[in-house]
Amino acid sequence: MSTTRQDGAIPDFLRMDDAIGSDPANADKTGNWHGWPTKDLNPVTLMDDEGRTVRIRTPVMDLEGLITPTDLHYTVQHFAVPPVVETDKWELKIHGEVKNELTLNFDQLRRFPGRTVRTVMECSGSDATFFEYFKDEGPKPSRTQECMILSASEWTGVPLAAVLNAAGLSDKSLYVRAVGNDDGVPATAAEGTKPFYYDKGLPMQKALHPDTILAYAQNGQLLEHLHGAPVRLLVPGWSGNWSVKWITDLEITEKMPECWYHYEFYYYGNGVDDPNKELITTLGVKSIITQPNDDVEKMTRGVQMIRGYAWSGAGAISEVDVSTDGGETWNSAHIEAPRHDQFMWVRWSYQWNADRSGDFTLMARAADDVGRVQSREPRYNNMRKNFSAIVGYPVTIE
Ligand SMILES: Nc1nc2c(c(=O)[nH]1)N[C@H]1C(S)=C(S)[C@@H](COP(=O)(O)O)O[C@H]1N2
Ligand SMILES: [Mo]
Repeated sequence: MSTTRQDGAIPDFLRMDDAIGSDPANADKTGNWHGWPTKDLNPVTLMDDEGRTVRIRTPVMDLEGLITPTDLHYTVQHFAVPPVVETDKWELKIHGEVKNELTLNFDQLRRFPGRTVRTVMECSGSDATFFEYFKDEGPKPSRTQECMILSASEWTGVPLAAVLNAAGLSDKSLYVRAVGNDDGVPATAAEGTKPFYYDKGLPMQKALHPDTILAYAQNGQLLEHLHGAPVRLLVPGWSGNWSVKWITDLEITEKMPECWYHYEFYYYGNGVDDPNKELITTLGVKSIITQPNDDVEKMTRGVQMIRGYAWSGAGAISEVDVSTDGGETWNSAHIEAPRHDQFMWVRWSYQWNADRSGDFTLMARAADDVGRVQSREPRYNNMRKNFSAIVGYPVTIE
């Protein structure tokens, strides 16, 4: 980004003779990545040996609005971040059970009509430490201190259905195995597991959903490398691990592909050998309180705003209720517009007239328009995935 310092030569198009705030003493305050410094919002990050950011956790408690700025959007990848592939070197192969195998380069992909989808993205591992907290086996996790594997973006790309239809589907085209450009052996894999590329086998019905896209942009800019550039799969409503980054191959199959992350990692069950193991797909219905954030222990008497986010992987949010007495009684919260993007989260607020001192437990409960209600008890599973239960926030009114 280029910046013109106010003590330098100012080009005409930037000149405003009556401009206020042109004190040269302020010159050093401009040109900061975050703009004019007001409140610093910092994600929790991890760097590799070469000083590159490889992991980001989002300060959800401090976000305003609906879109998570791209530099605050969390990142997860299981293997090492793969090398950068420039858009002009990138190719996507569509093969297997299709009428015509296709290879598309970046320009060819972008000849399909585009689509923009706003969606929440939540990692299956988000809030995992709450499972121990609910069993009284661990302290209350701090979403403020640890930040979250939860964000929301506006993604732009091409519907996967358009590309699949161009390749031609038959009644044997039942799954889309999406393959990323990152390979390795998972730390928890059995001895002797060979390195493989990150892959997921998406059932055709979800693959053909119009909001399932091959995304090349996020929040108005071409994808950042950490988010899967040049092109990633985006599967709104389903757990983050379905949205395969750095995509190179779409293999269309008749049988569900045997992806390691399906049944060794992202599953519900009591263990790898559980005969009733279930693949994790749709996100639950969930709300979190962001104000007061979970560092706040004491508040003063008077009107207190309680705010947060609510989302569901299955339907739009239809109701959010707030309790200040640990779930004994519930009051309807105001869902802030817009509220119609099915896969996007909504913001909600509740004005609490905290007119007496004492100890209170704040809770929020979301419901979606397919009839699901956020649960009081987590759905326990061996891998500690998809925590979505109601959490109580203790506060003291002084
Ligand atoms: N190629 C590839 N895609 C991947 C993964 C990965 O390890 N490799 N991780 C998945 C997981 S677990 C999540 S939660 C999302 C995170 O996407 P983001 O890093 O853009 O937030 O990417 C998914 N796509
Ligand atoms: Mo994830």
